[in-house]
Amino acid sequence: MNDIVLHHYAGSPFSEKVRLVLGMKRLHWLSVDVPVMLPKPDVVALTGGYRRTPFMQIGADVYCDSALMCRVIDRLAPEPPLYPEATRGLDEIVAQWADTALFWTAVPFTMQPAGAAHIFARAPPEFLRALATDRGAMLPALRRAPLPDAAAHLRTYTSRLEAMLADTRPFLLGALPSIADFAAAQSIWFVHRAPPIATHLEPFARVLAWYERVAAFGHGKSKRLSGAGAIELARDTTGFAPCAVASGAGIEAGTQVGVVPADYAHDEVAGTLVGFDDDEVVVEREDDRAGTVHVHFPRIGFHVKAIVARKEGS
Ligand SMILES: N[C@@H](CCC(=O)N[C@@H](CS)C(=O)NCC(=O)O)C(=O)O
Repeated sequence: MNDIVLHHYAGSPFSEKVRLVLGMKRLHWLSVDVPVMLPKPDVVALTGGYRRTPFMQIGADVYCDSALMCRVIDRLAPEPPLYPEATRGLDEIVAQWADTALFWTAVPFTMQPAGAAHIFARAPPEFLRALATDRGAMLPALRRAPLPDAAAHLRTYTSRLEAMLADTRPFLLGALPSIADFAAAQSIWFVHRAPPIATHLEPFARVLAWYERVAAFGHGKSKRLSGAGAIELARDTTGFAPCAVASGAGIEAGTQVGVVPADYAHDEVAGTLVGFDDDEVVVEREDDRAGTVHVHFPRIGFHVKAIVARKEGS
């Protein structure tokens, strides 16, 4: 098996979710540090335009979105399972809630002035200005909840997690850890990055103890790789993970398609359709530096459309 390469940065919550999953699976992986904001030339060489963090690479296969990345990691290293039989279905439903509702409460709440001052204590003002412009362009429709509302939402969500743990179960869905734990833990991790804000979690003793258990999985073992090294790795890899366009999937194999995140950072990745079913879409694209790559996306959270060539003169 080719090495798993995680493209991420230290302060990214979705990256923390995947790092913890790699830790739970006790995997060895290669770590590529990506820029926090655009421009990201090495990222785009591999993804074709997807700019969000993290993404994962295995040879010349590139996997976007942490939900898909976790499924692929579980396929490659099935033990211990990330989707235990007893709670299958429920685990991904809770994880989807954590990746959206909980994330978009915990992160903006933590980034209130007292939290941001702590997280960015050492960042120069020009970095902060550039980051604000980058995120403003990426999230034009974001409406920040007024602080008292955000605080109430976080308390309500955290008390729901506390209630799930009330019967002294070690993990959110029972005796075994599952994707639900890692998806929820990324938000608690982010709140902890700003100790003045983390005091809001103090009333939730079970959640704090559960978070310690999840954090104790660690990140597995990683070695650093440069962005250029990762691109070389893709270029020098022959062959791809098996994929196919399911019959009746609605778009024929070989069609030029564009894939766009449904929620934010609407950068289209264009390529030839080589894999398509209800779970996943795979496009093949050529890059001057990376060569031929297969870029994979989950269907949930993304829109796929055929690109119709414009006729000359129209
Ligand atoms: N649904 C995506 C969300 C990824 C996401 O929003 N990541 C944040 C960082 S945690 C991001 O991309 N921020 C902008 C950037 O890194 O350029 C996933 O599960 O991977």
